[in-house]
Amino acid sequence: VPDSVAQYHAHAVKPNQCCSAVVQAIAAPVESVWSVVRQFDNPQAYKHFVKSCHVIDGNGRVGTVREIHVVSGLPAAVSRERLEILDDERHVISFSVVGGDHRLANYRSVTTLHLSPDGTDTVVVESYVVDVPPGNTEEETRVFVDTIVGCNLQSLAQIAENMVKNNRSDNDLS
Ligand code: A8S
Repeated sequence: VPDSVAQYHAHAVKPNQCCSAVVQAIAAPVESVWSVVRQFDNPQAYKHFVKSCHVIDGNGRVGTVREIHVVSGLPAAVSRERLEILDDERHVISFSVVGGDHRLANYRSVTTLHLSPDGTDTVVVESYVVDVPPGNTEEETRVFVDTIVGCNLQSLAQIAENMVKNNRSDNDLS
């Protein structure tokens, strides 16, 4: 594992917290994937559980807080999230949960994009740390969050891969 990956995903994990990571390969260039991931004010671009998003404080830089409304059927309606890292050169984005009516207290995630070993595609690594909610086990928490993060990254892959396909057919027509 390159230093740059390990560095960003080394979370401080307190007692009664759990952490995990999800990895997703995407058949699209890093810059295409990054153009979707970097929009802190538009997570619904690829997160299907997000119904709407409003920036409630800040100008898009670190410290900006967004409020997301979640689609119905989930055990939550609202989450307030603060942008912690946005690094366009290293392709790193991170946010932390600062409020809301859900059970993922002190959630913090870091998402990094990497050039795939073959030098053309993207590997996404998304890690997180979160408090284990009262009444749940560490394992239950990890399964719940890994499922959401996994869905988000699969959706991201689909969108970025479609961007590449649409580009290719544009070129074929010209
Ligand atoms: C993300 C990651 C997660 C989002 C979770 C884990 C959430 O938006 C959903 C359900 C919840 O119960 C918690 O990158 C919360 O968005 C889908 C509202 C925070």
